[in-house]
Amino acid sequence: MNMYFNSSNLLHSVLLIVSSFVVYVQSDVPRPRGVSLSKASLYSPTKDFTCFDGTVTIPFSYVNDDYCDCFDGSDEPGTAACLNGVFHCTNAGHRAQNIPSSRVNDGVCDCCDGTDEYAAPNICVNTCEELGKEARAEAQRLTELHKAGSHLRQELIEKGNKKRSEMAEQLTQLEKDKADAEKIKAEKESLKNEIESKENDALKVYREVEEIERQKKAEEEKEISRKESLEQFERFDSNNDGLLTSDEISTANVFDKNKDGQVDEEEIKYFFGDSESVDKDSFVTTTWPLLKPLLMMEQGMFTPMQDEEESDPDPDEETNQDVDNEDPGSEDDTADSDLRVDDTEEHEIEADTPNKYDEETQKLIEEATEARRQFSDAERTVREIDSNIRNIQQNLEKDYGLQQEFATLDGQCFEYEDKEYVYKLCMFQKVTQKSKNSGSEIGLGNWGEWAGDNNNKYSVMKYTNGIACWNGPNRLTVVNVQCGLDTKLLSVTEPYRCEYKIDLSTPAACDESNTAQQQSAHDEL
Ligand code: MAN
Repeated sequence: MNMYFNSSNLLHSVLLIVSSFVVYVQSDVPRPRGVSLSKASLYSPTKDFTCFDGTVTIPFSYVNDDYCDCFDGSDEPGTAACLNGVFHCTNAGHRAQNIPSSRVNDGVCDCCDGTDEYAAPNICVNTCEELGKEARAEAQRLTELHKAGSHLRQELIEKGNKKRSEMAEQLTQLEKDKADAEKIKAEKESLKNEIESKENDALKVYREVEEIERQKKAEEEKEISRKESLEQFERFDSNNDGLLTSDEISTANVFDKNKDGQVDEEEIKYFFGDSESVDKDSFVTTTWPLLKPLLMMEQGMFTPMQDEEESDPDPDEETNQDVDNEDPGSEDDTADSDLRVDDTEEHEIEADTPNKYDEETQKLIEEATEARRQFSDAERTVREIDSNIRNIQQNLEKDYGLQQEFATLDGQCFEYEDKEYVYKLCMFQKVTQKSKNSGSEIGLGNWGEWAGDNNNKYSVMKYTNGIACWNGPNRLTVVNVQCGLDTKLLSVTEPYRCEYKIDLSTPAACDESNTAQQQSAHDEL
């Protein structure tokens, strides 16, 4: 039976059994040591004792016999025999207390009345009267604070309710506005579609003309390019036999792609493919498209190598200045003028653009542009209303306390400075930390939820999902909310790395009907 028996000190145990078993009288109700008044009736000396969990019934003499019989520890409230037992100290004059029964007779005074150390009655001094006095004074202070604060809280409640009903009204109005704006948007859209269709019809004619012009231009360009390429062909076909051979191109610097001073086989292959030579047609269709970009890149510096050596021995040193100084009638100038053709054409296109359309088409374009502008304005208006609706809905969904006492605090920011940082709490929004040295701001969490315990849900705010901690989780902040006449931050600490704790006082948390004094009176039972 003695499964939890500790036989280290037999004499000590015997003493305990005697002193703990004794049923004694306190507050006029006899009960075993360590039992609270509310549980006294469960320990009747005239009956067997049934463990609180109902699993075992034992003779009453086993209660407090320093041997643990009940799994829930209920048979040993006055000894340390059960690991899960609970010892109740009455602490007359102060607040009653329940401590783990493992602390009974451990040489440490846990209860202010010293009853947890009954084996050595002299080690503990009863401090309950003194502590009780202090506690009562503190409770009195809190009662007065709550009382004073609750007037301010009442104001917050009124403002909060007003704010909410205003938001609800705004929402109704915005929903009406949205319906109107949607209607306008639909009208503007159909107007736009109508005009755009007319605009399209009018522009169709121009597009067709443009297409014809584009094709014509493409043809002309092709012809120019062909002419240009044939000129180049003739330039390189030094024996004028209508065939360009590798010998003929091996003296022209422009074919020397890698600029190593010679046109090697690979370069010839690049321009001629597998053929030994190219005729005019192949040159135009195949070689020229490969050669033209190189010619353009060289910006006219493409004299055959022997010429080049005469004028400038180092091809890498060539500059535009060199080219400008050359004979204007030389072959180089041909390519240069080819480039200028493109420039001229570009200017021609630009010059072409104004007055492109007849008066009627121009008017249609202007009307369509205006219709598009009006439609996009209407679209923007709908989007803006939508976003306002979403904001208000989000606020209306927020839990501002049972009586909306926290509503007016939404968006209000409060700061706290310590040696290193400036902390900022923007209520129902976010918490930030700004380093005094670097000035950089770190998010310590965004509004998450109320996280107080069941009886006091509105005593703790949680701001979560802040900036990730180096090699760790996202930062988070817990805000403990307590009654105070001003809304302010009392302290900011970081009890665990990247987990912050803020103490906030606010009249919103003052509640005349739920004071600490009442709480302590209740505990003393
Ligand atoms: C910053 C601050 C500190 C935090 C460290 C973690 O210095 O946000 O509060 O402890 O980062 O690396």
